[in-house]
Amino acid sequence: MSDALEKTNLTFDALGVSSETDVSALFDALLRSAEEEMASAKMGEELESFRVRWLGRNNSVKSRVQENWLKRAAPDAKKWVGASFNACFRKLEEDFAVHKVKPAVTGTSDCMDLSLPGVVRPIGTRHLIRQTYDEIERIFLSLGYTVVEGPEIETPYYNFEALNIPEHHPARDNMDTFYLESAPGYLLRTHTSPMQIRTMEKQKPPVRIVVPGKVYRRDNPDATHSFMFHQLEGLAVDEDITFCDFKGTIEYFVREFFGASTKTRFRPSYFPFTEPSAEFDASCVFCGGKGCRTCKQSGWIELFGAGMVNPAVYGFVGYDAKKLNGFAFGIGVDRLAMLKYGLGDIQVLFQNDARFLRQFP
Ligand code: FA5
Repeated sequence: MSDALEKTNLTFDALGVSSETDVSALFDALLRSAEEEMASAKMGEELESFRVRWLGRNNSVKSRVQENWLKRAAPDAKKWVGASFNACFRKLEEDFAVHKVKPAVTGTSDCMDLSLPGVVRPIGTRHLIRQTYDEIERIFLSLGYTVVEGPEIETPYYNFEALNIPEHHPARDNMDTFYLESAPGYLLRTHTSPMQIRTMEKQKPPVRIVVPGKVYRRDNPDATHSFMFHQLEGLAVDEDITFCDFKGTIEYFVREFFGASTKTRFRPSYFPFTEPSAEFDASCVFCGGKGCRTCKQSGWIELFGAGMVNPAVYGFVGYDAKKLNGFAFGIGVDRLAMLKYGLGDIQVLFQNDARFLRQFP
């Protein structure tokens, strides 16, 4: 019998180990003995008695080590003993799970026991944000749009200037920006609108695209704000697009996404890259429009900014502003998920709490 195995009957004091390295060596020796014994056990009963002896509930090596070493270790040694204990027995349990389904490992004619239950692997689900994107993209794909993606690290030219937001323009203040210290001249995009420019630079009209992606702003987290959030940009440019197409597309999308009964409204707004501009709100599902913490007492939740493409933008991409018209929109995807799934606080989307995520398989 190995030295380490014999010691499992002793208390921690009696082991005579005095450092983290000694403890770790002791557990290594113990694991080696277990692995040797497991390798020589035959499938079936022998393997089961190995399991009971090493990993069983009562008077197994594991329970003795827990009782004698872990519980009786001095307070300052408990941290290393606990870490080595967990590592050693986790490894042994994993190896045992694999070993017991290996055919003929013992060199005998014993083979796999097909009546044993299989190893159940937990299956993940798509995150609620991914599900929301899939639903939005499905609606726009059905209208003939294509999905394109672009970089999260951008230059001020694409994020601002080519969108008709020159330096010192007050609109830059609304999007408090993360500039990259390690890469001067670059920033984390504050919206997905730079992809309007990147797409029009590469593609001749007509254009019909949607752009899903993460965006970043120095916003303080609250029920409807996060410093990293998700947008979906839309852009349609052609020779005969009118404001009616714009309004009809947005209203169609909202009806498909939320159902016909959701109350919505357009508000006049301002974006340098659209003219005229609008913001689109939905009535707050939490208070039925009366006013609450989530909607900041307004009764409405802002879902996206939009408008007809400002002809000045066409000048940056070599499009003929006299011939072309178009509209663009930037949807706040987290806010959409919030309303659709009744989330009182946007932060639950970023906390990775499996209990929350499992509710949306
Ligand atoms: C924009 O970002 C414009 N690029 C949208 C646009 C595109 C307008 C194309 C015209 C044409 P705005 O800053 O309003 O606009 O953000 C758009 C949406 O993102 C908001 O309506 C809101 O739903 C969401 N949003 C904004 N800031 C945050 C935040 N900190 N956390 C979560 N969602 C946010």
